Amino acid sequence: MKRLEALKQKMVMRKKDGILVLNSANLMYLTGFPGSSALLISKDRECIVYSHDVNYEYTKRNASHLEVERIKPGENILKKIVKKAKILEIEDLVLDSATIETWNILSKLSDKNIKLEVDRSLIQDLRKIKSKKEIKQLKKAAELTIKGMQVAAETISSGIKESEVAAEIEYAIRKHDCSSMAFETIVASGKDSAFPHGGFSNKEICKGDVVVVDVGAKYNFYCSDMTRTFVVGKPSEKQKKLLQIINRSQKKALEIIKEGIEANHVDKVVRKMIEKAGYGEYFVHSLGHGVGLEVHEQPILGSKNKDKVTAGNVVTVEPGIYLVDYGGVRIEDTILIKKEGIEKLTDGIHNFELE
Ligand SMILES: [Mn+2]
Repeated sequence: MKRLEALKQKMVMRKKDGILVLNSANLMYLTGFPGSSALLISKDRECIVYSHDVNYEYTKRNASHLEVERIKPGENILKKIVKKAKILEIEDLVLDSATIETWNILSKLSDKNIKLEVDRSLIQDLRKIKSKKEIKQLKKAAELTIKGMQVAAETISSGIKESEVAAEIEYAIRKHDCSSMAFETIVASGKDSAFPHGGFSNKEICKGDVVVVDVGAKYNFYCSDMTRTFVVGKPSEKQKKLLQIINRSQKKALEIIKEGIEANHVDKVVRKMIEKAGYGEYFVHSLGHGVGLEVHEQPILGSKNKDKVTAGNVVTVEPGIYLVDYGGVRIEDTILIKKEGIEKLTDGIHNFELE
């Protein structure tokens, strides 16, 4: 597999003996199927995938290109891996991730014979650049998300419950082949829209409410992410103003974001615009994040990321303003960065003129 080859090359370049992959999205990315528990890559380029008994037959069927080790009930997977690493003479082992517990167990088991190190970027850097095949899946996920958002636009009205809207959205998405939700749908109305990850409740939506709807369909393991803010009835002057600020700042971001620009620069420009409008302190998250096998992944469009945006990145652009005890507004689209320009994967659907 191309991805495994690319990773092995990185390993050689960084002069590492071995890589241990434990993160499930990374495992999915490298093996091409879900359900394996770990992947060990040796300096001789041997790849061993570890599978717990429950997934063993499934893994064996899908991993014809890899050696599969079975973890029997009661058997300690980390013990088995360290034993193998010692046989393979791995002295420098890079982990893609580790909980404190895993780290402690591995340190103890390696007994100073294996030097451990966590490097999250090793596989994340590969995952940041999407292949043509991945882009196809991401586009499909985005199309399904738009379908869900369309249903939101048609359903939201005074008297309907947030939970009913969420159910309608998810039904429209889930009835299509190979699709599920990338995260729990957000339908947050009135004051509850001031919480960026507000979920939904059985509250009735009222006339005059803003309703923040954040939806993400998953197609064939690939995610999408889209937010629209609706207003039930005619928007008030303040609602209109807030939505205009957000709409203009998102437009600006989409104008300037391109291959080669620093991720933090795009965040900064938008933050300044919202600040100038008087709501800087109410934009409480980064401008955006990568989308792929996980709904939140690299690259982050935030103040700390000085990396350059690259063709093949798929990211969200989602400015928001959140006023506690009043309500919130956010517009979010998932976009693909191309060599020339960008492509919006989630487009359209607003229930009133923004300009
Ligand atoms: Mn998002």
